[in-house]
Amino acid sequence: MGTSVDAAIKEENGNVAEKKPIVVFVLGGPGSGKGTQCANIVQHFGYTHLSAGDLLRAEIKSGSENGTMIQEMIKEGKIVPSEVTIKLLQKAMQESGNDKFLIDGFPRNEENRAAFESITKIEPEFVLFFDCSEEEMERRLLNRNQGRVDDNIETIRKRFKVFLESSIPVVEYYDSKGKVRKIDAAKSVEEVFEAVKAIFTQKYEKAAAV
Ligand code: B4P
Repeated sequence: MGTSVDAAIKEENGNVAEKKPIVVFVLGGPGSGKGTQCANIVQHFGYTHLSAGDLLRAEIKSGSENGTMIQEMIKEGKIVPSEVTIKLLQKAMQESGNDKFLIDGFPRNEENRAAFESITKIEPEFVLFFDCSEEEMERRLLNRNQGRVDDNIETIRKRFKVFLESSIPVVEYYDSKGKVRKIDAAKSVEEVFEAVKAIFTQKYEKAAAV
């Protein structure tokens, strides 16, 4: 990475107070590797990673009044109402002290997208889209073995269906605005990260050139 790129990242990090948050949405089917790659992006580019799934699971654990409803929806592979997820995202953004966010696994449908934009007044800088076949995603999720209520074959199939019906239209919407950066996510973790890195580096090279 060149020094001008480093300077652009530093400049962005230095202006926390004055600027509107920078948001990158990370979308892709269940098991496409969003969480895996977000951890790498955080290390290299100083973003805060907010996973909608992790925030919802933490909410279930906290024993809040919404917890039971969220757990049922996750078990069924259904999408939790926007206001619940957006509130959790906003709280996590405020508490982070950062102004650069990777929002992973959200928006999951058109309603999520419109509600997020109208409540927060934030439009994403771009959308990283992890493109992966269903066979590969299924194989990964069944191997993940972390005891998640949604990593069983029945729920996985429901999640795929919801992804195709509800989340792909969100990707298409942002594609029509020229905001989608598509990644071939079926490759190895290292190869996928090379492609991801190129996209973020390009963003900072552009900023350094201005
Ligand atoms: P998803 O957002 O679908 O994310 P995920 O299943 O955790 O997969 P991810 O793409 O992050 O893959 P990962 O890196 O872990 O699910 C989140 C869950 O949250 C949903 O199912 C749902 O339960 C819930 N949720 C979120 N928002 C919701 C909402 N609004 N309403 C309701 N529910 C909501 O990688 C997967 C596995 O593959 C790992 O084991 C990893 O090691 C491996 N892997 C990753 N990259 C690989 C590669 N390149 N090659 C080989 N293996 C790889």
